[in-house]
Amino acid sequence: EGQGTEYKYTERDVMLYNLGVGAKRTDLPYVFEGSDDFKVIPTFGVIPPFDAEMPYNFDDIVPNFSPMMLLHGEQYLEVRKYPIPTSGRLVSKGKLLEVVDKGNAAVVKSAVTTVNAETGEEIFYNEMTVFLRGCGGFGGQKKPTDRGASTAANKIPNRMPDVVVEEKTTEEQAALYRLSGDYNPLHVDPQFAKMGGFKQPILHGLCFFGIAGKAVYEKFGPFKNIKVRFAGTVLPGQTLVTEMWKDGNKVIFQTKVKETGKLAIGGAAAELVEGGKL
Ligand code: HDC
Repeated sequence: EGQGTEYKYTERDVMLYNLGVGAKRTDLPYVFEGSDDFKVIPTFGVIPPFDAEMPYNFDDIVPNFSPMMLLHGEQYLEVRKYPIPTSGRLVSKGKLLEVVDKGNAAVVKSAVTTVNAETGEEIFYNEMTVFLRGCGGFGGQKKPTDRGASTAANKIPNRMPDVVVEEKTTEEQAALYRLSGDYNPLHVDPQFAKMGGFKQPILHGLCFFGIAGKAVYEKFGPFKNIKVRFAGTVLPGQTLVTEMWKDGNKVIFQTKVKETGKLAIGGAAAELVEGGKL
């Protein structure tokens, strides 16, 4: 195992992230470092591990890998300690969990643990799943392993949602979000997006994950973990409708694109921190 990858950040990175997932100028705790309650939206936990060095190359684990055909499939985040520091030095270490063969695609799951570099204390744990179109058929395992909350199906209850939050993204959403560290050209370069099979650049999965996660956080308080499946693509400028159902300690949710009625996030839930709202 390697040394891990360092991620150093300041309040500026926190504000940039918050804005990237829809914070408004009037949300002072998100956009003003001088606010008494200055804080980062907890889905920020996906950012420090983003550049973590992984002990594998896609080319070595699947056939026909092409970065243009890569889509983010699922994300699972645990926040292991609140409050989340609004600046600091963190270290992330990644590992490969499994490679699943979907026939026409490969699903690659990896995990990253992020610790505070000063204290060694664990702050975040992430499992990320990428969906690699055109990379299947290599004779690998057909189903992902059951990994508890990170793979739960989170079927929505058979009743009206308890809370619905609507949020319009801006045309610049992806151009802004990428500055938090995901510079994948798929989200900004029309040429690249076209080669990946899209008419125009699409929004980062982790951007609409953040927008949905912010809605859950604001309505129900901090969560210890959150899991989503990216069920459909989102274009910058579209409106996201997040429906939430409280089920004991858990908030089950899904996010639809208002303009098309299509699902963007499914199979999603967050488990709340004991004691509720902070
Ligand atoms: O669901 C389709 C889709 O388009 N989803 C949206 C994808 C998306 O928009 N993602 C976000 C944007 S891309 C992005 O942000 C990239 C980013 O810059 C970099 C990410 C880096 C991450 C690492 C971080 C460090 C699609 C295409 C994914 C699947 O659709 P279909 O091909 O129609 O598949 P379907 O017939 O529904 O199912 C086939 C089998 O695959 C499983 N599956 C489906 N969606 C999945 C998925 N597995 C994982 N994740 C998903 N999202 C199904 O369960 C099915 O399996 P089985 O046959 O065994 O039931």
